[in-house]
Order: sequence, then structure tokens, then C-alpha cells
Amino acid sequence: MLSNIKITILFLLLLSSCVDVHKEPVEFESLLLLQEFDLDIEGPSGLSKSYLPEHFYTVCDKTGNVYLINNKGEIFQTIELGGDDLEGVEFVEENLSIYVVEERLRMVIRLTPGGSVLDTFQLDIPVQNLNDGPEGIAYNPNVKHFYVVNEKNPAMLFVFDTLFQMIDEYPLNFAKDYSSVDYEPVNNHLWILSEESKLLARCNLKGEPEKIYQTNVPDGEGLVVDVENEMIYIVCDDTSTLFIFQLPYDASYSKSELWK
Ligand SMILES: [Ca+2]
Ligand SMILES: [Ca+2]
Repeated sequence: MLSNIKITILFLLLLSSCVDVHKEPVEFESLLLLQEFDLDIEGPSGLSKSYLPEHFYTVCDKTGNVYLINNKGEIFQTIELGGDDLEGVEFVEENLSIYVVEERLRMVIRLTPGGSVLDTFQLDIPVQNLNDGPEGIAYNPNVKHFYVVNEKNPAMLFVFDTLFQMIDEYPLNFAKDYSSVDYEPVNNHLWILSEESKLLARCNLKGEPEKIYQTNVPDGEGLVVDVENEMIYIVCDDTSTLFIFQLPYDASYSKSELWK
């Protein structure tokens, strides 16, 4: 009898130690806001680096156009695409192309910086509600993969090749929804933004969070993580604002240098 109790206690101890081992606590931290600028764009819904330093592409879900803006939110170029519901944008340096995401159409359109349409790709992803579709796109030039986040129903990270054939899919489960994604090549991280949860997560390439940052801004729908200049840029759909945050030290280039 006594040995049975001992075995039970031992089993429970082993079980609890196993649970502890697999618990990987995600740290939370607030981001330091440096500056904010008004955008003369109603409903900016994505953000990407461009071919010009300190200039970005954004898309507007109201006009369906693509805009080149500077880091003070001033418009330098308008590409009148007249899209249906543009929610994400990514500039790819190796072929000098802009890729935009049509949420309701489940489509990616490839454009030249001059605005000519080069290609359209239909995304083979599940549809439950038309407005719960793809909201963000990012490109990893090292492996030539595109990452697309689906807002919710289902909340997913999809990985595509350059012709948008699906390679992998991973469920996302750290926020209420997902509105933008950026690939950061120095530390090989994906950063994923949530509009409803007002947070930004530094993730691995499967969309699993390593650290979560509170943005405290409403309706963040576009994201650029700039490790070289140690900045995070976020655009907000509702208030038409460009927010600039300090990149946290533990996600910075200098930290990655220390690790080498
Ligand atoms: Ca939007
Ligand atoms: Ca949506």
C-alpha cells in the first residue's frame, strides 16, 4: 500500500516536472513610442520597405491604391491600382516588384514600381467569412518564401513559394486577430501584428511567439521592422497615423552581434 502511494507521488512529481519543462513563458513588454505622423490616406492597411531608404509602400483599403510615403508620412507617389480591398503590401528587391494582397478576393497582385500589373496569383486558402482573410504579406529572400497571415477564422500563417503554391501552414494562437507580418533577415525572425489585441510578436518562422510587445495603438494594420535603424513602423487604419517605435534592444542588430 505504502509503495503504491510512493509510486503515485513519484508519478505525479514526474508529471508536474514534465509540464514545467514544456512551459515556455512568453515575456511581455511595452514598446517605446518615438514619433507619430498623420497620413493623408484614409485607411492605410499595410506597410513595406521600398527601393528608397526611409520610404515605404502602403496600401489603402478605401481607394484600392498603393502609395509611396516617406518616414514623416508624406506621399511621394500614388499608384492608382483601384483594387477591391487591399490589406497588405511587400516590396521585393530582387525583382523590383510590389506584391499587394486583396483580402476579399484571396489574391496577390504583382506590380512594377511604375504601377503596371505583372501577375495575379489566386491563394488557395480556406474561406469562412470574406472579411476574415489574408491581411499581411512578407518575403524572405534567403529561402524565397512569402509569408501571408490570415486575420482569423482560421487564424493562420501560410508559407508560399514565389508562384504562391503553398509550402506550409501554421495556426496562430497568441492574439485575437492578425493584421500584418514582416520578415527581419538579420535575426531571422517573423514579426506579427495584431490589431484587436494591440500587440506585436517577435516569432520564429512558424509563427510561434518568442516575445510579445504591447503597441497600445488601435487598429494597427501595417508593419515594418527596421533593425539597421532600430525602429519599428506601424500604420493605423482607423486614425490614418504612422507610428514610429524604438526597436527593443534584445531584438536589435547589436544584440545579434553579441551572440556571434
Ligand atoms: Ca484595413
Ligand atoms: Ca479583414
